[in-house]
Amino acid sequence: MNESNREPTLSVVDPTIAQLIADEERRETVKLRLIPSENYVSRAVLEASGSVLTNKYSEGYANKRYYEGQQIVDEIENLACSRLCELFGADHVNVQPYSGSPANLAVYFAFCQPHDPIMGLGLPAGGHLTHGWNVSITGKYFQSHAYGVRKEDHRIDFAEVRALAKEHKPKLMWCGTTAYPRILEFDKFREIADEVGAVLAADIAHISGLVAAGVHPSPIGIADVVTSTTHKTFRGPRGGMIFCKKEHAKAINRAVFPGLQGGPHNHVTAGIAVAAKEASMPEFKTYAQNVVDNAKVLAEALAGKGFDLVTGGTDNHLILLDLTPKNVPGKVAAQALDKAGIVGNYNSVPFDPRKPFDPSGLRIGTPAITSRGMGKDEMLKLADWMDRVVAAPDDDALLTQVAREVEELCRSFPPPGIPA
Ligand code: DSN
Repeated sequence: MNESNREPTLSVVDPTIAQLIADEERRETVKLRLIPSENYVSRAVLEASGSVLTNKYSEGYANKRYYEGQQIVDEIENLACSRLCELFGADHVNVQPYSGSPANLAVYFAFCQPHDPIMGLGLPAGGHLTHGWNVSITGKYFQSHAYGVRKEDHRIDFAEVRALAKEHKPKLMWCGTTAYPRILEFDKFREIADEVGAVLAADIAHISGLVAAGVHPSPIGIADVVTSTTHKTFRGPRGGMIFCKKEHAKAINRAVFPGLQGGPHNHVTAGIAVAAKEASMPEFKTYAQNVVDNAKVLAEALAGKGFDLVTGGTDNHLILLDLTPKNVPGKVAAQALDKAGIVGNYNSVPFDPRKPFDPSGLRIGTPAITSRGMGKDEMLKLADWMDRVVAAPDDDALLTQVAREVEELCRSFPPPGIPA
């Protein structure tokens, strides 16, 4: 028996946490996970991000660190960066941000001074907190002017973007979303940013896997800087990355370290490197296309059952339902669906008369269920279950019955990364 075999396992050291992890593995196995920002990583990504690299400190960047012993970490970070630059066709990438919000903060730190005017899509219209929403530090430390979507079709209102940009001359303009089911037209944002001399930042956290696979247009080469998380459609570990043009590389690197963060999470960097390798395989293109195809099938099936879809459908991985015509608040529906084994999240819809903690909408998406290999037939079953549950959210017998049927389906589609 070698030394490591003699060391007690997690279930011996901390049976409570071991059991909770096992419970989460089961939850992720027997339920249909539809939160559009979630996914399953592969076993390979899980192994890399659960490795001894968590033991190492390495403030700085490759060949310029503040600690010794970086021979291996430098190689890993260089590999992550070169794979990502090749995959996305970018000049430069920083893989050290701990997640999407710190990545976005680094962009502010690189390009703005406190109280500078900035613009982003408002949270209720599908934007992100860090694009200048008032409860976020980005809405408090900068002079934020939110643009929205059009009342008539809930698409981004470029007339408003242009008018606000001309009026406020933003230093930084964000294009990026967390609850917007349509293609982002980066070139239109570029045009407006150029008219007012703004730095254009694209936040592709939700869609970076789709962009990498070429099933959504890329902002690389259009935006000055592109941020993303690594764990959504990209299927990496929880982390962040910032792509930029060569001329901004120094400013971005300095903003991340020493500007905002200390040591990078090297285990995560290794996981990102593995995810980048996986995303460069032909299978990943098929996966990303299937994510979009599944979302379209599910959207159409739900529309056929009388659901009201914000913008009328989807072009990406995400569907936003306005449940007002069903007379069920988003939260009630989300909680009933969770009991029935279908996990989404309640969400505001554009111009929502209800409060954010009790909104009218439900946000769902197909990245995780597509990672399990589900396709058209399963989307049709899912639409049927959702219809039955939303029609009777208080019917516990129905919810239990649907949960049983969901579990039965899930058995045929084991998720990646979780031992059977
Ligand atoms: N929390 C992410 C989402 O669910 O969209 C955004 O940061």
